[in-house]
Amino acid sequence: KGGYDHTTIEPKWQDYWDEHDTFATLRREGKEKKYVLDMFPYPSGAGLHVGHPEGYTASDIMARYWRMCDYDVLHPMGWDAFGLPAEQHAINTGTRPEETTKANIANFKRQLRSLGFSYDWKRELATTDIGYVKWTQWIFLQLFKKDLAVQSEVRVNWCAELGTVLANEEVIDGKSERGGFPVMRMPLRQWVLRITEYAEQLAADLATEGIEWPEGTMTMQKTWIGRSEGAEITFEVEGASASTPQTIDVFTTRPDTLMGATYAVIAPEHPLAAAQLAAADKGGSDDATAAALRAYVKAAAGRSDLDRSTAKVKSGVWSGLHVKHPLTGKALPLWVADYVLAGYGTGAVMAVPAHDERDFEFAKAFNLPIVQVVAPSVGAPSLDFGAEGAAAYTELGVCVNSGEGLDGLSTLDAKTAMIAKLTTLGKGKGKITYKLRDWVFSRQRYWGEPIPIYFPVTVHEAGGDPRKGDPHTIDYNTPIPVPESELPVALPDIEDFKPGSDPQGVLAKAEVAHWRYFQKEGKWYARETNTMPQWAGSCWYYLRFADPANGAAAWSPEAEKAWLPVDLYVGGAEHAVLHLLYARFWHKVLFDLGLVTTKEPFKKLVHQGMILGEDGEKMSKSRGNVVNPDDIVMQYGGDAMRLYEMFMGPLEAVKPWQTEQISGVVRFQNRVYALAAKHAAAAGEETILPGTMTEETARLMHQTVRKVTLDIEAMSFNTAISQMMVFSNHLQSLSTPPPTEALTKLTLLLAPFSPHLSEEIWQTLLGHPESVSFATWPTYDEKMCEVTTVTLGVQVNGKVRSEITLEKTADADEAKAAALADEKVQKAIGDKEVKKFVYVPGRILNFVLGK
Ligand code: ANZ
Repeated sequence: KGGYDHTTIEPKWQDYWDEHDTFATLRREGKEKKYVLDMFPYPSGAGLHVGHPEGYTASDIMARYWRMCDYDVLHPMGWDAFGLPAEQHAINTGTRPEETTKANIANFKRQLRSLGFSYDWKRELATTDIGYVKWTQWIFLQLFKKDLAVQSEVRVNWCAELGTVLANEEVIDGKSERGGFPVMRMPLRQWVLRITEYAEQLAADLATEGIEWPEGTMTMQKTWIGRSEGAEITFEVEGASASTPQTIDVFTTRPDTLMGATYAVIAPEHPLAAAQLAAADKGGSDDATAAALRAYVKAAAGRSDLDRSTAKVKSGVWSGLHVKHPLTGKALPLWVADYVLAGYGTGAVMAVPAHDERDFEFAKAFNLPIVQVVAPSVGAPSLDFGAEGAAAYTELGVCVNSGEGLDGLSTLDAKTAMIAKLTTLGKGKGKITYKLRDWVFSRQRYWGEPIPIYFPVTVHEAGGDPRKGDPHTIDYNTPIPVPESELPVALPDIEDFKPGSDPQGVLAKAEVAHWRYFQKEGKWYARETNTMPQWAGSCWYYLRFADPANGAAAWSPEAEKAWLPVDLYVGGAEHAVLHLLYARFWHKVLFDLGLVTTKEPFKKLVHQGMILGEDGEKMSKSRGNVVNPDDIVMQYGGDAMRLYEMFMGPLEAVKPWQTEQISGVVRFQNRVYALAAKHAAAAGEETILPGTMTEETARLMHQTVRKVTLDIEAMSFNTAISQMMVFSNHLQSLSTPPPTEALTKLTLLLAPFSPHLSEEIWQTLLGHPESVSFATWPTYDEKMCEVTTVTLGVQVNGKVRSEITLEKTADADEAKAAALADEKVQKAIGDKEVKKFVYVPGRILNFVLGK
């Protein structure tokens, strides 16, 4: 092979960059900045997968490009290191999560280093670092003080297998996102972050000027937040006993249909259902209605929201109660059905079967009346709901059968009129509701940040010691924030990581009672035993990177001003609603606290497309189609891996891995290296000067600089690489060594893509004394980029026979001569006489032949 030997050249430059601290972050007076951020990885035991280098190479190209354009660049890397797998591994093997995490980080770092990423490793952080945990806990305390972190009895997703509660986002089809274990709904004391307080801003602010996010991701966030405008309407409960709620509120997006409400429904988890059952308990024994209700409520607890809301067959039971229609006073039966979800709106609906599909199906199933109150148009015939295949009419239309003041109004006007009417009567009001739920923030696991809260403890017998298990009560209603001076609250040492049966979590195990309980001024206290979810650390790591060593604050105002917001954020689309929503939420809280100066943290967001296996399927261990980046780097080198992944196709496209295509980029690298070696040899001999530039080479050089520059700005890396390939082919076709200027510019253009190869050419072969990383990005002459030639089809008797390339300025004689020199044209003309030659410059070339 000879030539570019990645096995020696690449490690050489990796060492050089380390030794020279080449990528130390600069912040110079008067320079503009670019903050280029990758979604930091969870350091799993499996190491990098090929999707990581895809995004990381893209961001590294931008960071290197902007450095060469004289920006100050912040390009950091760290580790999202809390989380279940390390703890699961500890349970299985006894290896402490700290050790597993440390080893995995070291492996990840080795892999990233082999790919030549220009990170400022001095800013490296792990969310598990105690100096980082301290400030994550500090931010939690700020949320607590603003009443945004509160305790609540929540019906949570309890996963017994994992021994923890999961966020709604972590439950897919009733199973845990990680591991696929069954998930049950049950009430438990939880810390909840009130993200819904920010629903409006979270939905609206992505439209802020300067925010450049993929359309699909913005839509996903909007859908997730799910803003609905409507009304809340109060119904009195008839015959309610003194201990049960006297009214229920329903949420509806269609207050205009109130006169068509023929029954009402509450979710099985609605307090009124529990109150009814409690009343039955008091009575001593259930009657048939109460027994059915009891059985129904129990069964509903095992079903997921998704299952409940999409079920074809509607189920439900009568509650034993009626409610009073707020306008007519008529008694409507109150049903309990699981198609009404507890966590949305008020957990209760007024049912309008004529105009809502779910209500329609339910009314059909249980023989409840259906009353039309919306007509498709004025004077349209009444709908026949008894007919075969009849369905609810859910479109907008005109209000009917609703009395004076409403009949004849359009749906939209009727909504407004109804809300006004209810408001006047004190029976309802306009209301905006969101699908977004508050964020359940507690986990019952070990490997997370302890929540910095403690509670007063009452020891039942004088001198009792709760650490020894003496009887005591923890007053969970009086949470006390850990004083900031006592942060961080570190995790205790523990031997057995297996979750216990206590849903208060692993940290509630007797083994760590000495950590959990403590005395202050003679009084006992108990620490919160819940830990934070894995999402916590990634909610603010981009802020810490601006000031990672600050011991006195999470970050300084100066550092925040110097670097925030993130200019470019690259990472997977799978984070469209979890991490990216949570981080935006924290950022907005911090903004309101005056701790950050922008409303949004991430200006431009880019998702790299998924890389599939050679077979076009998702890479997975079970399919056996996983490509290990280590193997590619070993065989072809880090630069080849970078170049290949950028050359595969558009960054955001989904594309299959094709190992055989790596040889294409390897050939390109070798060609560039050979050109540089040829140039160096010629320059060394002094007698043969490197070729002087021809007009053709100069033009192609300027065109290449222009295209690569514009393509990088547009993050269109595959097209930039093909242009460099075209240029290198041209230089290779010359009979002389490449002109110095041409080789120099090519090396500079290539530097963000293939940093090792470029550094080798720049320093070793071109003899520059400093790293190519801070060399000035090449410029181009717009005039030289103009395309001066044009390709035209040559017609003979109106039929296209060949194609030739002409100077745009060619006159008829030049054009004719060029065309006649073409073999195919000669053949088509043969020995016939050319009667006429038609030439319209840039458009038509036609030979008309005689007989
Ligand atoms: C009466 C009505 C009449 C409704 C009508 C719709 C059509 P979105 O758009 O998703 O916000 N609803 C309210 N709370 C619910 C809950 N907890 N579980 C299940 N369904 C619930 O939908 C709001 C509509 O969904 C509400 O408007 C309510 O039904 C139902 F012709 O009220 B509607």
